[in-house]
Amino acid sequence: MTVKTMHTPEVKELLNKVAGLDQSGGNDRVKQIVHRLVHDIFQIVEDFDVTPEEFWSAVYYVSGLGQNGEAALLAPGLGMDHYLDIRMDAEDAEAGRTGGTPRTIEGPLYVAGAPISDGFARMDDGSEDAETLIITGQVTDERGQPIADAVVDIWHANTQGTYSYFDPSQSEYNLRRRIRTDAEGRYTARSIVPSGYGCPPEGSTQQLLNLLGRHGQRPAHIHYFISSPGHRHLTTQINLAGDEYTFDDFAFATREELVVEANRIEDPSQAEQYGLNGPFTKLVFDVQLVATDAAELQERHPRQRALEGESA
Ligand code: MBD
Ligand code: FE
Repeated sequence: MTVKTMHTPEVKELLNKVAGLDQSGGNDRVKQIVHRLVHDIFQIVEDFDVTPEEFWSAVYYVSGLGQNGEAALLAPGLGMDHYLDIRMDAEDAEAGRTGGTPRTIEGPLYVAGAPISDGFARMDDGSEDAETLIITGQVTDERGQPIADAVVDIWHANTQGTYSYFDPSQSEYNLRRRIRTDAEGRYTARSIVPSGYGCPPEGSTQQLLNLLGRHGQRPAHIHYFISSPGHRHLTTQINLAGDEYTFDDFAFATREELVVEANRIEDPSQAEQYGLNGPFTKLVFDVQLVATDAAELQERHPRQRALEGESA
């Protein structure tokens, strides 16, 4: 079948009515975007001669995606989060806002309101028999001046690649902490070495990735929000070097500058410095923030997040 109907007055009128273009109420921006969206879906049906069976399987795919809560997981898998980063990078470049540690995607697994402390935090609850990881670094401005009292909000997965809150078997805020930098801009966390993340094998996201011949794996990684008054909020993450997926991340979050080596430290005097009594793994992630007066650039952009706006 090669019928072409998109150009007909009947379809044009249908699209106009679908998007409420013949109505005075509603929201013009939503109308324009829905018009384009439905038009493009119709166009795909025409161009690829999509059968009713294919069409309805797509509709019920979206339905299942919502039912298992994976819409915000499919999005990074389809490069959408990274595409928004590409746009923000391009906007920054155009506005002359260059420098500083690069951003990369937030992902769907942040939980607001993690415990906050000064200079140091222990992030793990001790429930896993895992390699201890010291995460430390300095927050500076672009001239290398330390930024004291910056809030470093860190979250990462456990040894199974799962995150507290989303994995109800973990304790509240396990592997989630906020640390205020000290007078030298330094922060230190004691945690455990995380494992990479894998999409639920039976979930909607992996189901589509399979049809694309793609895996649903992320390398071991650690998420950061870093903020300080007078500086641009930074959403970023580090990917651990040497992971099979460091440069093959299904969510496209890896950036060369954000690949960090975690090193085994056997030196007892270093262990003692962190109150540890044996070998451990350590990584250093220094962050450069960019100064800005614009209030809206000093905060993370609004989006739905777990427990956002619910407590301190
Ligand atoms: C993650 O841990 C993550 O960071 C992203 C972006 C997607 C899925 C799981
Ligand atoms: Fe993650």
